[in-house]
Amino acid sequence: MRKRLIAGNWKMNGSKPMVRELVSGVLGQLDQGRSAEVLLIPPFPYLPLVGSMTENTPVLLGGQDLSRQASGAFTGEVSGEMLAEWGCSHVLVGHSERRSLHGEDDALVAAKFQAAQAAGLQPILCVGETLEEREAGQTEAVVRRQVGAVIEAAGIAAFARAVVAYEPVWAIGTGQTATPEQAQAVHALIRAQIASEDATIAGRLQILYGGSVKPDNASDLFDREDIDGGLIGGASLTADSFMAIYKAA
Ligand code: G2H
Repeated sequence: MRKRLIAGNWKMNGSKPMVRELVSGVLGQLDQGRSAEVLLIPPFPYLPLVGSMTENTPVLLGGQDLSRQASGAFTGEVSGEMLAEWGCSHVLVGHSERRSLHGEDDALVAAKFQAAQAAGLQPILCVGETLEEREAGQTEAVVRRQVGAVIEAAGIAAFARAVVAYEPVWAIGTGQTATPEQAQAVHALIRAQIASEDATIAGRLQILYGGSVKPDNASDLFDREDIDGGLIGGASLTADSFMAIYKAA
C-alpha cells in the first residue's frame, strides 16, 4: 500500500508573517490518525523558519530546486547537501516553470535528480505536456521521454528513492484541472513505463498529480488507483485550503 503524499509548492510566495501563520495553521489541522504525509516546499530563505516550526512533527520539508553541482563557484545556486542540512527530505526537479522559464532540459533535470539522491534527498521528478503537445496527441510520447531520460541517466533502481509528479502544463495555475480520468490515464502510463523495467519499484512509486488541485476536486483525483497524492501550488498558500486537500487524501 502506497502512502499518500500532499506537497505544498509555495513557488515564489511568502513573507515571514505569512509563513508563521500558514505553518501554524497546517500544524493545527494535522490529524495524527491520518496516514497521508504532508510536505512543505517553501522558497529557500524560509527553510530554516519552516524547519524550526515543524521540528519534531511529522511534517516534511522540501526544496523547490537544487544545483546539479555539489559545491563551488556557482553564484545563486543551492546544493542538495545544503537542503539536506536544513532538514529537507525532498526536492522538486524539473518543475515545468524551471523547464519553460529557465530552459531546463531533460539532461539537466536528470543530472539534478542524481545530485539530489547523492545528497540523500528524494527527488520529486515533475513531468507533463503542454497544451500544444496534448492537442497534437503527444502526451504519452512527451511524458515517456521525460521519464525515460531519467531512467537512462540514473537507472531504474533510483526510482526506489524518488517520487514522480505528473503536472500537465496547461493545468498549472490556470484553474483548469485535468479530469480524474485524464490524470489517471497518464499516471497509469508512467507506472507501466517503470513496471516494464521493475514491477516492484513501480508498485511502490508515489505518483502525485499537480495542476490546479483545489479542495473541491481533490478527492475525485485521489480516488483513482494510480494517483497517490498531490503537488499543490496556489491552494497550498492558505492552511484552510491546503489542509482541506490533505483531508481529502
Ligand atoms: C503546479 C502546481 C504546483 P497550481 O505547478 O506545483 O501549481 O496548483 O497552482 O496549479
